[in-house]
Amino acid sequence: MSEFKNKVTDLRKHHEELLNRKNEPLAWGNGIYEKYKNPIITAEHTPLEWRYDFNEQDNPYLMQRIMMNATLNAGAIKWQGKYVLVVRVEGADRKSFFAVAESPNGVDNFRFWPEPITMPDDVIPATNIYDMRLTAHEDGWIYGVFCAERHDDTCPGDLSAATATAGIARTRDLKTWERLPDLKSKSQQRNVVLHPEFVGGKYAFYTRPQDGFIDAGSGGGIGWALVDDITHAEVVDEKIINARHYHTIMEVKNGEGPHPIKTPQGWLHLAHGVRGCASGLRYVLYMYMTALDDPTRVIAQPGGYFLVPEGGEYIGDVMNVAFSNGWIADEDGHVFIYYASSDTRLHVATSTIDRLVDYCMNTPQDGLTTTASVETIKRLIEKNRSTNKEL
Ligand code: M1P
Repeated sequence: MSEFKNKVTDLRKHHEELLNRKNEPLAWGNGIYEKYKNPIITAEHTPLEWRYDFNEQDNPYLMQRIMMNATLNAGAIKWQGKYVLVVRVEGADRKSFFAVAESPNGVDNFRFWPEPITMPDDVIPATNIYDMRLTAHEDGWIYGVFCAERHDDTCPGDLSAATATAGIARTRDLKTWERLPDLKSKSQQRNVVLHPEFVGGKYAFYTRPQDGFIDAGSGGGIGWALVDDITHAEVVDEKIINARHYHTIMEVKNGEGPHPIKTPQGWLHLAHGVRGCASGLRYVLYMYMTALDDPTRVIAQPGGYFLVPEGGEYIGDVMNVAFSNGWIADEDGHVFIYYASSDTRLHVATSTIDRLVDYCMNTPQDGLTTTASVETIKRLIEKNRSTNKEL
């Protein structure tokens, strides 16, 4: 065999080993969920055909012709018995695109479908699209709502000036996508999510109004807007349902993650919160619950964070970030939480609906002051004393 063919054989073997690598839960978690040892999808998981030209004449050194930088922020859905992610893949050129990867068990053996998604453009094409939230809506369509980013042409001299808008597309097979007009809104929007059910006969969106491309500023928090016609979606009335507060994990920004999961006790929400610190912004995940009869009424708000970057997760392109826009609730109550660390790679943590509801209902709320936090800790100590006399 030629040297080139040997190299190709080795490369394919190495890639297959990565794709087939078994994953296992880490011991000694927090009782709320189990994180898994290996990232489930990295840039190295992308198909070799996307990166290498396998023609020996054209690529005698077997170089990567197109490099992939990161795999992150995936939408998730159980589809035809498989755990399916619409992954945000970012190339070395900084452009993100969507690509489907599926696994038989939700924790390992993820494989990309052969080609990335071809997402049709809206009237004004976007420069970059990312962070798709998938919603199998009761109208029968699967919707993907994502951020569409464009240069802000009102600032011609500023190459970093950008606008964020919610792009909307729908599909029946995750292969062919029909692009609908972007969500119209007075403010910029990112982290927009479609609720899976009609509310009062209307489509319902979780929104995140923001003052600028990065700055959520006076936006206030996670919003909610009802829309009559999804083919011409417009935010007319928007109310904040999950507000930000001073000196909390979401002081600077927050945003809805995937669409909430319906449970007998209420809607379970996963979101991200952002605060500033000397090393930059810190992105963590948190949870809350809203009422079944009114998805805008918060009925449980556990204090503090739910999941943060730890160990190697802390390191990456954008340090100190945990972000999630996809989870899957199985019929047996198991929940697969897909999160990205530091805008670089994808991970999974598993739990159950019962555990997550228990977490939401029984974790003390943030009392918003040190005094209140200490009182909360002392109440737990006292409770433990009264139930366990040895303490
Ligand atoms: O870099 C961290 C995250 O920043 C943005 O989230 P937000 O709009 O809440 O600031 C998004 O660009 C997200 O993709 C990214 O992971």
